[in-house]
Amino acid sequence: MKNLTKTENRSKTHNEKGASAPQGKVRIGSGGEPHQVAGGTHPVLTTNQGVSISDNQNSLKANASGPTLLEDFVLREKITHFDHERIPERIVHARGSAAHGYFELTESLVHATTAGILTETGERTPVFTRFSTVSGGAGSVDTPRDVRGFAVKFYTRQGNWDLVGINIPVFFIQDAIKFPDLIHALKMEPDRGYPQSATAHATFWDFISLMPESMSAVMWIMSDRTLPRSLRMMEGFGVHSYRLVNAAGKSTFVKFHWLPKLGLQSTVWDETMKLAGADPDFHRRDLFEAIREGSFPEWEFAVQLFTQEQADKFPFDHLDPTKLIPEELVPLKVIGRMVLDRWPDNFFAETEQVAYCPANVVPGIDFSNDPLLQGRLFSYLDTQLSRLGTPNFNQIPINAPKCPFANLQRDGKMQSMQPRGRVGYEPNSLSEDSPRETRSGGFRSVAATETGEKGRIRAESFADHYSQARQFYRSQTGYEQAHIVSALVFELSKVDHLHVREAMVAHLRHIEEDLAKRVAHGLALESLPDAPPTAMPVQDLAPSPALQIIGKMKNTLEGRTIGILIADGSDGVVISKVRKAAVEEGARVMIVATKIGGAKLADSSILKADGQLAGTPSIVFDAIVLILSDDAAKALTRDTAAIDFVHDAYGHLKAIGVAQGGRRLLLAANVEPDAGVVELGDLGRFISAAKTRQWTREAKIRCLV
Ligand code: HDE
Repeated sequence: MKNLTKTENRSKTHNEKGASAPQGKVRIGSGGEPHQVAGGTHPVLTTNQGVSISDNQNSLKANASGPTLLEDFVLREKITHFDHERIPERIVHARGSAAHGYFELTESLVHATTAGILTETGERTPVFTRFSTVSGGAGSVDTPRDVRGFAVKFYTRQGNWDLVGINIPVFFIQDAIKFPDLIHALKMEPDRGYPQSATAHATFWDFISLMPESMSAVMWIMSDRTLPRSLRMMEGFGVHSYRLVNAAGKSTFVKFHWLPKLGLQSTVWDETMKLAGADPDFHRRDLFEAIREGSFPEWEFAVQLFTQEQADKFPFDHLDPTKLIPEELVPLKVIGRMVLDRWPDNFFAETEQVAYCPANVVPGIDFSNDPLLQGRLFSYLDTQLSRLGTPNFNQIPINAPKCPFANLQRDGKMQSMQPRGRVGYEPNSLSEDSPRETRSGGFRSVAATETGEKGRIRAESFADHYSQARQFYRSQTGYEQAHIVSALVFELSKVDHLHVREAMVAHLRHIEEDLAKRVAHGLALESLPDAPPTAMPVQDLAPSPALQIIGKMKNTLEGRTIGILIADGSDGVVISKVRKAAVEEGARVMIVATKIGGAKLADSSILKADGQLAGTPSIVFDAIVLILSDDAAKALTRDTAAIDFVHDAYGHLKAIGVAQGGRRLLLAANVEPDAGVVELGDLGRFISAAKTRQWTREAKIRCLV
């Protein structure tokens, strides 16, 4: 009787506040989840049927120490829903982070296409962009050596356009039929279930060593392109050639590019490996924090436009996805920009449920005959059916177009639309307002002529597997070439089969003899294996400096973070000067101390820390500063976290600024002063050193292979 009164009272409150169940639902996703604070108006907690819940802490029992009753529908509904909270993760690109933003066209391509998104300048089109790693599971780390997915959904006025790209311009294989094998070789090995998120294992290199067409992509993945410093500092590529189609039905080929406003930047390999432990969410956190702080990630959007006649003169086939078109051959034309300015409200509802599909194009954009693209046009819709479980996944808000849409598809699991009327077919004569096809504005495929014999064939023009790999390697700076050598040695040293290591080195001989020799030396091979036969002679294509990273780094502190190590007795005036100078140049500054509560400065004031030394290694910063009293520095020489802080920053080629007793710590960490180790008296010199890596230091600290 007593309990009943209590329930009645609560129901009364519910009615008085007028917080009905549907209203409570509406608030979900708008950032207004209920929380236990005094005051405020909280929606009443209800079941999914809208029944208000009197007690969310205790299940229904037969008596105080008795069994739980099956009739407890509140408990059963809650647990059942929980049991089904997960959906299958993506077979590839499972780990990702995404953000909302907009695309703005700055230059019209009206001569080439009818697509409004590419002709209406100044208009802001909403986008949802998801970045991902390819190989690891959803719970893996952000920073393995891996290609990054770069998928953009444009919610245009003419329908959704998905540009589902990656951060390198070439792919491993030439035909979709090989994709399951590539991914099976790449993913953790089926008997042992490891390694997670790594190419450095036998099955990957076994497959690759038998796949000469992969050599160009191999050069890219062994370069620092696959170790991005931040998702904001990566280029993006549509990879395949697409077509633009104008009002006269004439088509022009196009390659799509994203160019980061912050320039390209990568980490160094040792740093990358340590990052996986120091902060598995390094990229996700960086993206979230940048958006939260208003430093909105931004990319220029560029196209390479070319005709069939131009393509006929290229020394490669542009329909082969293992090939890129050098900028020197077809220049990039910047036509717009993308800004990401809003973090999703809910990771699952948006980032997990978003369903990209390269087949989502709008009138004025069409496909090329790239055989990899052709396979992709099938695969993505198919995978969503098992991942999201119903053909109605397009009704989920993140996937639905933002322009009007109507058709006569119906029913199916999770149908959330309620069409009216008796007509569910087209054509019909019974309805005046059912959707009809439109001859004038509707999507039309390019009227391309196809001739020739049907068969499981590959074009002769796809037979050159080494020339662009050579071009990429030769286009790199000496530092970058050394990184490729080290990466190959690292990866192949994890392969426990000599014949696979040898087969890879044999391929490298076609790319560059010196590269093969250096890798063979790093693997301690007794002799250079014979190079395999090639289908055609390897060409010496002109080097393309645009393929470098170091050449494309921007001389800026924007997007970079400086960590200042302080302790009791640090000089607050110097700290303020460094902070001011760094922030003025666009950097973030974080204070690190042995305790999160901070340190008592020389003037007795307390400066709070942003990170505790043991949990905030220098790996998460782009440059470090040591502002320590003599006594504090002396004490820290006995702390391995402090020694590693300095030693790693030095080893990872970062600028180190020093004041007061900081030098003592440098000595303890075996740091040899160089141009990147700067006394803070010369603050300007430190700031300019912090804008880059100290590449010349590398030869002193690593036995480059
Ligand atoms: Fe994908 N790929 N892919 N892929 N791909 C998927 O679709 C596939 C390829 C790319 O953030 C899957 O929804 C085939 C190239 C990105 O949700 C799947 C082939 C490029 C993403 C699929 C390729 C990509 C995917 C898995 C060879 C760069 C993540 C889950 C024919 C141009 C999108 C899903 C996101 C995801 C199939 C090759 C980019 C299984 C069959 C080349 C960025 O459908």
